[in-house]
Amino acid sequence: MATATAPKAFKNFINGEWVESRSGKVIEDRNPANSSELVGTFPASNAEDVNLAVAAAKNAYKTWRLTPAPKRAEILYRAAEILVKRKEEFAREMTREMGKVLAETRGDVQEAIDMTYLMAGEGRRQFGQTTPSELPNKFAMSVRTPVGVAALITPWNFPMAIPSWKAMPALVTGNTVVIKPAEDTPLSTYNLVQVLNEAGLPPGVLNVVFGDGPGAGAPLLNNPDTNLVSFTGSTEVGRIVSEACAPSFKKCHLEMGGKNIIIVMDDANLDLAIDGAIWGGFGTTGQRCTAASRVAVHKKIYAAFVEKFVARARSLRVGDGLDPAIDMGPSISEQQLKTVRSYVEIGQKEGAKLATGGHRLEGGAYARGWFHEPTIFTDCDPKMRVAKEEIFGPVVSVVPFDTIAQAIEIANGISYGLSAAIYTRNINHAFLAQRDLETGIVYVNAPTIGAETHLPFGGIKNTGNGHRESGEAAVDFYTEWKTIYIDYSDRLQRAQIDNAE
Ligand code: UN1
Repeated sequence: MATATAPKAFKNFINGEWVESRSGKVIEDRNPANSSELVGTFPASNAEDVNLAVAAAKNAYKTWRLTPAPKRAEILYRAAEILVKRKEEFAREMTREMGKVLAETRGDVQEAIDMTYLMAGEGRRQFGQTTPSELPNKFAMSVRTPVGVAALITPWNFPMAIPSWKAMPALVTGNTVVIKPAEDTPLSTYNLVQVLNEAGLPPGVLNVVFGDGPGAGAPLLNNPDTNLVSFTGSTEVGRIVSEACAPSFKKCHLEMGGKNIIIVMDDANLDLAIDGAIWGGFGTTGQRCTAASRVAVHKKIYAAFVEKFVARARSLRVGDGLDPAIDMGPSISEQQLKTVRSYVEIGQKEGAKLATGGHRLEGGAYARGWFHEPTIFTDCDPKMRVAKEEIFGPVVSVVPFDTIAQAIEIANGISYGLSAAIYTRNINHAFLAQRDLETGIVYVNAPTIGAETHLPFGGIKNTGNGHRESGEAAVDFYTEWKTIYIDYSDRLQRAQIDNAE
């Protein structure tokens, strides 16, 4: 068990055992609020480790797929109960490795709890169809079957929730799993895996190999015995994953970038819209794929909105997420902070107006962390890079508009399509927007973040590849349909021919 004081050397989990990596190398898990604090060391796994994990999952699949789904679900129910008991401890550990504030890491663990209970319920659902046949004395039905070994590659921003979004539906539908979590936040996935193990998952059903993309992720994708891949991360890496899956037609789910917009109409409740823009833009330090990194504001209320929005952003308290007085934590890493810095420069060069922020926070309590001021660019042209590209940091670009048609054009004028929001009191505007916004998720009078686990989650364009996570959509991804015809007529009956007479 990890404690707040003693950094521990963690191991991979393969075939029900905690084992060292064959590589002998480790990756350090450090606190982004204080990089001198080592949370733990985790294996830098290689292809050999990955292949062992996949072999264990392949072997366990033989019996797991035949375990009754309600029995599989009982393990998930037990896991959810353990997560409930240990929520606070796991949230604290998550803040230490990921940086987001405690209220949010509690939310992350809660999302894992919600998903685990939801998918446990699927143990007694997973419905198929029964339907009349076109021929007499013939029975027709469809059933869901598992896919096989699922390779799950998960990001650092929701280090327990997202592994649970993938692992829980995979497991309850009878797949076995190998997870490769992001190297920045391995402890939260370790905690989830440990809970599932404690809940009674048989050896080999769930395996975890820690490490980076090239060392552990690539061999996992390319292993011929992984039948399904689910990846959440950047569009750039998603393309590599997609290409790796294509030659063997591996079932592949990609959840990638976003540049999500909040549209504020002149009839909006202004204070509500500002609450939403602050939470959507700076919650999780802007490091959500659903983050509201663009706000389009009607010109009639533009000046009033900008004034209040900037004042609120200035009042956000930035610091160590374990301190309850803090509103916004650090960026995940030095690299991520560099990306933020470079976009601040890009925005200024493009002529966007830097209304607040724009600097790294240094010295004192900030000396060893990757902190950045909440930053707002105003008067942006929708074509500017800061208004179009995903930054994944505390930077929001504000764009003025005149009509709802213009706002929707701005919203749709980018390559991503995850989430969008409109603040309005006009029902016509709300309905127009929900119809015409080209995203997988639309919010009315709420920010772009905050999806619930029982509804489909995902996006279109460069955000996704046609699949969804969460809810029943996840069950669709982690199963294949099998259609079964039973002819009890005792004679040859030809579909489309013998019923045509
Ligand atoms: C993500 O940013 O990768 O809707 C997931 C939300 C969260 C999940 C975000 N429930 O913002």
